[in-house]
Amino acid sequence: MLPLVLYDVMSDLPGNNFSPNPAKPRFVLSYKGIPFVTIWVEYADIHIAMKSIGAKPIKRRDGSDVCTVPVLSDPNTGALITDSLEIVSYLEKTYPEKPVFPNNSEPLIRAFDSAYMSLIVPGIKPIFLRTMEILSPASAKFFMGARSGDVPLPWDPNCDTDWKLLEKGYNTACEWYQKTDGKWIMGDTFSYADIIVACWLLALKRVLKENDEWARISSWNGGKWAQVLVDVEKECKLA
Ligand SMILES: N[C@@H](CCC(=O)N[C@@H](CS)C(=O)NCC(=O)O)C(=O)O
Repeated sequence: MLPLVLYDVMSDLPGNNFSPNPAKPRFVLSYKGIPFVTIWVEYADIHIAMKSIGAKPIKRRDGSDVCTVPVLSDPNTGALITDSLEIVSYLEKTYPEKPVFPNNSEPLIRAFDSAYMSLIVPGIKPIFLRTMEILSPASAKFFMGARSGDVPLPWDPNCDTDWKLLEKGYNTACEWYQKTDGKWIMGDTFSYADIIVACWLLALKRVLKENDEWARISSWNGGKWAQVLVDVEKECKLA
């Protein structure tokens, strides 16, 4: 089997990875034991680089076309897929061993993806500001221009209102987990829903200041979020 190719975002951090959407297929590839290599792309170059390999664009809010990462190329089948959820859906169909959508749960997990995202978006400004700090100057400038269309400036990492909104979102996620008996969203059954939760936690851990900002999140809900991240990384053989 030839290794698959995953396109992800470059950063100044050791090991590069920080971006939640590319992290999702990376966790799935690792969980399923599928060999892959990563190509790291400067944020400012994502559109041109992905367009040049023939990746499908999506629409920005203003109606313009933009190519995003993650993109997955599978030399074994010739597939070239854009969008984390579509990539994972492709992987599940093409490489069904070790399912991440067990018991026909793909439709529900698709809905979960949006629901979880809607908990994070209200408090996302501190994360965006810190993300800019780990990109190259050209990519940071591009990131601010691209993202401020959806999330208006100013982005202040110390804004207590934003932090409270993020905490509120995680309190809701905690209530979801409290409805199950096991440690995963589907009780004792591990699924892509847990990977979705973990990949945002990974992004928070990677971009926020460890000693105060990530420590703050780690203190919420009795230390639940640091534990979920550790558990999912272990399950996906990434820790
Ligand atoms: N829904 C998409 C979102 C992809 C996305 O927004 N990717 C960002 C990086 S994490 C991107 O490529 N942005 C480029 C741009 O906005 O120009 C997914 O899950 O893959």
